Amino acid sequence: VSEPTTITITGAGGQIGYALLFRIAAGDMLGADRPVRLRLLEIPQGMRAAEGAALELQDGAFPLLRGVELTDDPRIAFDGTSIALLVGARPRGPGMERGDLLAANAGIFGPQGAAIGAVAADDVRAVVVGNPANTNALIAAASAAPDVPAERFTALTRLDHNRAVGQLAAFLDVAPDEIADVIIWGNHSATQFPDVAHAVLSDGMPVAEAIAERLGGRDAATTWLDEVFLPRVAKRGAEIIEVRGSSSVASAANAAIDHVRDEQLGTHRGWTSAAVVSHGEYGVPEGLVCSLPVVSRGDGAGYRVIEGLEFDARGRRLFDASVAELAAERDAVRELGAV
Ligand code: NAX
Repeated sequence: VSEPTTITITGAGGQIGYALLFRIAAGDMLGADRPVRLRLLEIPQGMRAAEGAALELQDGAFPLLRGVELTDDPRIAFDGTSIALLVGARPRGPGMERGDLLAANAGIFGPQGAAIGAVAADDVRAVVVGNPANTNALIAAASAAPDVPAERFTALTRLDHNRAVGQLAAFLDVAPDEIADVIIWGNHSATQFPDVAHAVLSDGMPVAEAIAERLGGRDAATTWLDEVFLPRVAKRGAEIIEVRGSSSVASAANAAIDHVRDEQLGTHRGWTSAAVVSHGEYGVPEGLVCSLPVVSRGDGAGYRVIEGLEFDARGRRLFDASVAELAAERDAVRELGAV
């Protein structure tokens, strides 16, 4: 059995934290042969809830769990950590403008990035879940420089990816793992572009063709993609709030686990989606944290972008609009001096 891996979860006293902790302790993220040590970072208001979760973790008697520590100090929380799940964020309050939201979160992700740069393990990788996730990751990466390469910071769009796969699986009446190579392009926001142009079924049939076959033609398929599939995926968060009376929690935690597991242990058939630091792929301005198709070999090198895919005019337009939103967010946090 290997040495325990140190994992830090911020916002551990919140809803997603509560759903994440038990699955990580059970071995769902790193596998049944990897013991884990958990560090829970909270602010004072969230500390009692995190303490309660820690008591319940003890009551789980998880064979892989080698310790749980709680703190409100990022320097302690990230000390020697190899995997950081940055979940805690400042939600948009009533009357809060977008600029206020970005500023409030810069005040969280700046210091956390700096602490990761100062005290985390050499192999640290961080995924940002807390919204606005892409831009929070940009801020954390900038604040961790030069001690940690920016590429170690990613943001979660796996929930959007899984939502897209889930919609297609239900519509085509196939199992989710029969669908490969769906892509979420852009920002984790309503401007995201869920793309099926490259998606295939396990028998090799393009997903777009399977949809056309169901609906009796290509035009009907395009209409379905534009008017049903795309808005359904992009606005799924709002749908969950409306139906459940509370935001996505278990599915978000599940996606965060999928993201880290695939990054650490490798992707399987085809690619997945993750928001990664751009090096100019697909014309995305360098440095933006943008959702792209990625694979991982599970060799410690993290996610690598799949390059060379083609867009049609509609796809290019949708992707460019989401990238423009990311650039505007970056400009806003630049003005604040956060990057
Ligand atoms: P909760 O409000 O239940 O929990 C957030 C927790 O973070 C609270 O306990 C709070 O005390 C803590 N916190 C706040 N500031 C902190 C700081 N500086 N350091 C440490 N902890 C801090 O929210 P929850 O439902 O768990 O959602 C967490 C975040 O995930 C939100 O920003 C939410 O918007 C975002 N989401 C992101 C998704 C994605 O796909 N990227 C999907 C789900 C979710 O909406």
